[in-house]
Amino acid sequence: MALLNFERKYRVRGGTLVGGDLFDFWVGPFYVGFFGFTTIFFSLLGTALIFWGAALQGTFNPWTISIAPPDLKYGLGVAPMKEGGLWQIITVCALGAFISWALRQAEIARKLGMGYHIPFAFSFAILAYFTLVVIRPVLMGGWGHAFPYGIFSHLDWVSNVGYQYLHFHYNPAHMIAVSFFFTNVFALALHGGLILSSVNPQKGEDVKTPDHEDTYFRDAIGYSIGTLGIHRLGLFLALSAAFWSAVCIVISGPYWTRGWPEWWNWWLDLPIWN
Ligand code: UQ2
Repeated sequence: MALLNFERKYRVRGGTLVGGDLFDFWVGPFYVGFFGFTTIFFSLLGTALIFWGAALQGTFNPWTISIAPPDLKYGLGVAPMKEGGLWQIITVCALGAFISWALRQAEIARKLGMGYHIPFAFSFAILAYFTLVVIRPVLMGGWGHAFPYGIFSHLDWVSNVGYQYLHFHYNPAHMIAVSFFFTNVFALALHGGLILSSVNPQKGEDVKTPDHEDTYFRDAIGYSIGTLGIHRLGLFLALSAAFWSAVCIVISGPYWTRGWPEWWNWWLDLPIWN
């Protein structure tokens, strides 16, 4: 089905989660919807507040702009605007925009009668951010435990929090997350390489089939995961990477407050050694 034909068939009313057909329209190629509207609202407001924070800070150098969370003395309370209140409102805007975007993905999926895999996957990215700026700060009793919104300043935060636990690579959940990131890169390299090698042939050569793809891996390692399977594996690896990243930071502080290398003493402390 040609693209224009396809769009004539599927660009129809319905599938919205809220608002009936109030926002059920397109602007050029973009579906709007209630959540397109709220995404734009939160994004513009949040961006304007970041510019205001930059003006208060006295710099518009993109590398050094930084909007800091409130001091720990404010605990989990509302801070004055210029002492972290701005960070709090920007965080609400960010979450509003991200969640709106996920719901807009869901509405588009509904319109097309597709699965919710994309909004489900995106929700893991939202969860990772939510863990950093809400769950962990709440568990530790202060918004000041969240990270600042700035290019260099957030890197400094990651470095400082990492060293606070001596050596973050000894965090077992961090190990699992990193392993998933690397395995994900490996799987995508295999998949990208395999697809390009079979469907982007030299001039005069034929495009190869999924049978060629299966056979390649059966010849090489005796096993092919299949054309659907590789995408299931890829989604699983990517979601697992995001999930374990969230776990590795949420256990740092709320569960373990000392250096991560010391956590492994559980092994030496096993009663079996005497
Ligand atoms: C595959 C297959 C694909 C693929 C890839 C494989 C035809 C187009 C990449 C090979 C992948 C395997 C064997 C799994 C590797 C496991 C891990 C944990 C990285 O068989 O089917 O479809 O793209």
